[in-house]
Amino acid sequence: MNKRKAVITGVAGQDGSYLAELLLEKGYEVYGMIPRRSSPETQTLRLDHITSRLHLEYGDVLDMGSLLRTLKEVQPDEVYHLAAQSHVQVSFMEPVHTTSVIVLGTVNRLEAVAHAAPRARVYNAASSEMFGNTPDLPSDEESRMVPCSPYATAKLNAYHLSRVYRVSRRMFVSNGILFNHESPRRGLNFVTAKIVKGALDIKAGRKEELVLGNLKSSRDWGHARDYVRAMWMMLQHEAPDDFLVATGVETTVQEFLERVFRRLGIPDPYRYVKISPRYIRPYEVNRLRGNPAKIQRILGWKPTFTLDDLINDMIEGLSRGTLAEQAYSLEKA
Ligand code: F7E
Repeated sequence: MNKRKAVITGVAGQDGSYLAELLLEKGYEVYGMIPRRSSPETQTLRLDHITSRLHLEYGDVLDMGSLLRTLKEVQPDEVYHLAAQSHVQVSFMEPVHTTSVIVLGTVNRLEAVAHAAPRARVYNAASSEMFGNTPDLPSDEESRMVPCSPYATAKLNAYHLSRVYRVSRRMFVSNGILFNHESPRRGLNFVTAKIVKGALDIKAGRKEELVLGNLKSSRDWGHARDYVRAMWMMLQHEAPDDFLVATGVETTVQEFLERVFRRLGIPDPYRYVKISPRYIRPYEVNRLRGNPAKIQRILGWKPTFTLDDLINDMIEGLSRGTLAEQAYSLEKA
């Protein structure tokens, strides 16, 4: 039997690397698309252990020709569209770039699939940031969306574009509305990885302070491994749909910080933590919490990692010195 084929945009990121691993385990032939950057040597660090089993191709989602060429040649069964500028605070500083990559990148990819591989099933990476400061907590697929950043407005646009192509072009396009999901491969400029790495450095005597922003906001944090499994399950379902992926548990940044320091046996985190306006957002999403009842009921998906499991995995991974650590420096976070 022919192997099933999948194309992943954004394959070099946290989710792309876990998804590529999962699809390889399931016997897929995996084609990953990566944009050519000025430091190609650090670009594929998260994929180094599987590069020989992947087909990696240069291709930017803003470059319609490269998408069309790959899709025409590969004729994939599934296309996972994960490429984005995914940092919320950066989106305030680079709103045009963020909007282009997310909105134009999505419509390019939808057009390319419609022309070159119309029967392929498409996964679109939507985000819980679309809910923003919604009054509907916990949020579900029907909740009001009040996006609070250029990142979130772009994701909302891309989510609707995906829905419109599903209906108007009768394409199989599913939106995964993923809440925050972390891992040892998370970039160090996201708060969970920044805290774990900072605490490990403090414990080892390499650093004396950890500079953060708003500790009062709360998020619904899961493990990226569980969330990429949800992406795959969405494309195995008989019909395209929108599914929210979350744990249902909300934790403040402060509580996350205290748990990490406690787990490492560092008595008083606030001896080391400094708050800088640099990391305070101009428009903050105060709380996010999702209700994953629909995906549990229809697809049977459930998270396997608790928050403490996630923290343990991040501590273990980051204390070994992760791939992400080589790619970013904490100072840039
Ligand atoms: O911030 C607060 C910050 O940058 C979480 C992306 O994957 O999830 C992610 O977006 C919270 C915010 O993630 C620092 O103000 C405090 O309230 O880890 P984050 P995010 O913005 O929630 C969604 C679902 C996505 O789709 C995004 O792509 O932590 N916070 N101090 C800080 N955040 C950062 N980054 N750095 C700090 O020093």
